[in-house]
Amino acid sequence: MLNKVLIANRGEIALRILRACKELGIKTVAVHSQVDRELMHVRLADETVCIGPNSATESYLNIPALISAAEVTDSEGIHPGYGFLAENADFAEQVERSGFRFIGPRAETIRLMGNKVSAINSMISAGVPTVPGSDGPITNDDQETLKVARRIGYPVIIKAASGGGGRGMQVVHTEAALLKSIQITQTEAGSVFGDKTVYLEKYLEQPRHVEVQVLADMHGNCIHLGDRDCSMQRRHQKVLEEAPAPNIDQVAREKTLKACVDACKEIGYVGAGTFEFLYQDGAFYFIEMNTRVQVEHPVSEMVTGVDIVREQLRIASGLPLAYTQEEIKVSGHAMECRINAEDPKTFAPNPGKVTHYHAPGGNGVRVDSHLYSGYSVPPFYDSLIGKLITWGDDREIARRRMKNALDELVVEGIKTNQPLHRNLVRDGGFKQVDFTIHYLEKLIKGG
Ligand code: MV4
Repeated sequence: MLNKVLIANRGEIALRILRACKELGIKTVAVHSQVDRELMHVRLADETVCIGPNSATESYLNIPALISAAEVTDSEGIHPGYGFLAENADFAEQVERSGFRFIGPRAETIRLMGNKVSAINSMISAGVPTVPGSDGPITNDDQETLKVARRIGYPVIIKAASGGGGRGMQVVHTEAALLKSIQITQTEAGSVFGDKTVYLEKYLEQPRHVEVQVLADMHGNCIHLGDRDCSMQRRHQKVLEEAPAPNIDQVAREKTLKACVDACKEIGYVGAGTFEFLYQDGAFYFIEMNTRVQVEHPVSEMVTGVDIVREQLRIASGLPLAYTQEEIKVSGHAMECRINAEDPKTFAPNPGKVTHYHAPGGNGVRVDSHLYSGYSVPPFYDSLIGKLITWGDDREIARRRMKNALDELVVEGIKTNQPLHRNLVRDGGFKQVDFTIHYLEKLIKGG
């Protein structure tokens, strides 16, 4: 097992990683920006290093500062968490070249999946179902492009190969608008991502967002931990997630879960990963793969009993997965509400001092949060201040426990999205699983 791990992140996920390390007897190094010296995990870590001023660019994204911190503390591994440098192939490469273990997939895999065109092509080779599309970059042969779009059928969506997470996309409804829209998306992609490459897909109008959690070790073993529904989102920010994804065609599900595991084996995937799909009319369509631990990983942990961060640490240590696929049973149902420091009406970030904090509890309730009474939420980073996670024998029990947990939660001094969650868990469409990726935005507008 790794002897000492540097946690290259902050907030709730840094605390989550610290807890997993402590359970395994791994020594911990917390790195932090100046303002973040008050973070919960910084207080609990064996060693701490201030890596720079408050701006993320100068601290959590500062590769030389992170490598230096690993050197001075004699760390063995570096856990990137999510966001920041978690899916930066150059960072993974530099970590390994400096003699440390990057806790995540090989740099080559991060690069392969970071380019959506190469990600889709490797999924096609591995037999994972994808969205009908160009299956490659758009060329400057306009007649060929028009032909490809006609074959796909309108509406089509133009996506940037280096995009993802909702940036650099455009929906096109008519042939007349296609070439101009491609030009605009290419120019935008060039300036935002430094890569003008775009591709086409059939635009699915009413899908759900369903994703598959996988774990793969260095010895060719790979398992899946079932699926999650992450359809409840606003502006590409997930708000509530659940596992398993409710009301999924069982035949399509089992085929897709198996295809994900086969694909991991085919590409030599190592670490925790997530296959993102759109799910519509009983069918799965791969769109992207995430090569990191995700914010919503706890819902999969709650229904399988597998500690995903522990498995990441085991895998990076060269150990085999602690489970075979036959040992994984999805049991009951779990939900997660992301609690953000934001204005519940305008969604503007609302940092500040938490004057009073009371966490909910009880059977089947888990709170992943770095909050404490007196903590000041800084304005420099993501507004996620915690996650309420509930488990129940079935979806309805998990939902009622979430309703109660949201009623028990007290965060005073700052505004949070707690009211949004309290409405959502009482909503008829949510209760009946009558929703798509567009549901929450309509609900907020009052539709
Ligand atoms: C799509 C789509 C419909 N059809 N692709 C948005 C984020 C990026 N990861 C992929 N996205 C989408 N791709 C096709 N072919 C609709 C979306 C989309 C979406 C996807 C998942 C979760 C929320 C979303 C919100 C708007 C659009």
